[in-house]
Amino acid sequence: MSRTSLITGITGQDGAYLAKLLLEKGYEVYGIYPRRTADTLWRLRELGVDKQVRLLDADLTDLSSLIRSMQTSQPDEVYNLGAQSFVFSSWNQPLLTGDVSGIGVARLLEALRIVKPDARFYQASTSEMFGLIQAERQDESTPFYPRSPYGVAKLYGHWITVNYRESFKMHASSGILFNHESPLRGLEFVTRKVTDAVARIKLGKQQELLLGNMDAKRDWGFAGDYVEAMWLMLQQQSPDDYVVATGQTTSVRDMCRIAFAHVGLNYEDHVRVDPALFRPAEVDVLLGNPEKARRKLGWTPKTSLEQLITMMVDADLRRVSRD
Ligand code: NDP
Ligand code: GDR
Repeated sequence: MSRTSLITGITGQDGAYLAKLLLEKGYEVYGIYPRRTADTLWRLRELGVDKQVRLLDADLTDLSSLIRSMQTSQPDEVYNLGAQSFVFSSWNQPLLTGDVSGIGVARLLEALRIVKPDARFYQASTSEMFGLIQAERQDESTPFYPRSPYGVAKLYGHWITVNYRESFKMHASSGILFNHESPLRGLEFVTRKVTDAVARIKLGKQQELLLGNMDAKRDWGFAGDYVEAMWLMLQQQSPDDYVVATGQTTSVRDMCRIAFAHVGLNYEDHVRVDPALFRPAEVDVLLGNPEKARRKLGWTPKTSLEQLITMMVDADLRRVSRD
């Protein structure tokens, strides 16, 4: 029998990949669509699934709209991917970030508890909760120390998920995902900012690229691989928390080197550091240990950083040439 899923954040990077994955598995896919900006459906269109998903007019700040979404969709599985997800903005919009990315999780869990308490729930938690890292490789038992209003909001989202699991026996899992990127990544995030600039510089449409802290290191994987881990978590008999990562860390500088080298350029000829892009508090390095996900979910990343970055540069070269 066909299963039904509800995705918040369906218009975002992960939402689009997850919608495609679930449709391929035969799910009926509903998505929450806040309708604030003109064209947020481009990712679903790029993956060719915009006509197959059912969009519901709802917002994580509006409880009644979430309750109605549950009533309409009657989901078997709920994936909470909606968030104000840009760390840099969270210092400028800390209250909105807390409301959407933190309290929004409690609203969604409440809607679920009222309408469909037996549905399975996935919370999009983040390596940003580790922030000022307390262990060289971070896993499910590493203490948290968030470094941004976004990280703090997500920590609330994580713990309220754990709390509803323990309080109401809900099948609620928290995926602690490290950075994951793709050609559908928003232009504000560093990998896509770089790959878009590489394409523009190569095609003569841009001269230089301004970046912030190039010494920061991240554990970067491919979003298409990571949505499979989300789905696997909800197929387990018991809910749990899982770190999802590659187990490799790379600096922004080296990521740039790979991206520029792919089109025969040297990043040092084009990148300039702009102090205005530094953050009030930085997460210097993240390195995940995905051993539990491998052991319990049978999940491993399939895409290397080189493959990911070249895939993104090639996609941006096609887009920039087309436009
Ligand atoms: P995106 O920023 O690409 O997508 C966020 C989505 O949330 C968009 O669809 C956006 O809608 C939606 N949204 C924003 N505000 C609201 C609101 N008030 N109500 C309902 N929906 C809203 O993020 P990603 O796809 O990259 O990430 C998905 C989730 O995973 C996020 O929660 C993020 O914090 C988390 N995460 C991401 C990681 C990553 O590396 N990508 C790593 C770890 C966690 P709209 O399109 O209209 O703006
Ligand atoms: P992050 O991703 O903050 O890790 O959050 P982002 O790509 O924004 O930054 C990564 C690192 O690059 C440094 N950096 C720059 N970042 C941006 N955006 N722009 C720049 O010009 C720039 N120059 C250097 C940053 O300082 C940082 O150290 C992402 C989001 O998807 C979150 O929602 C998610 O939870 C985490 O990943 C895991």
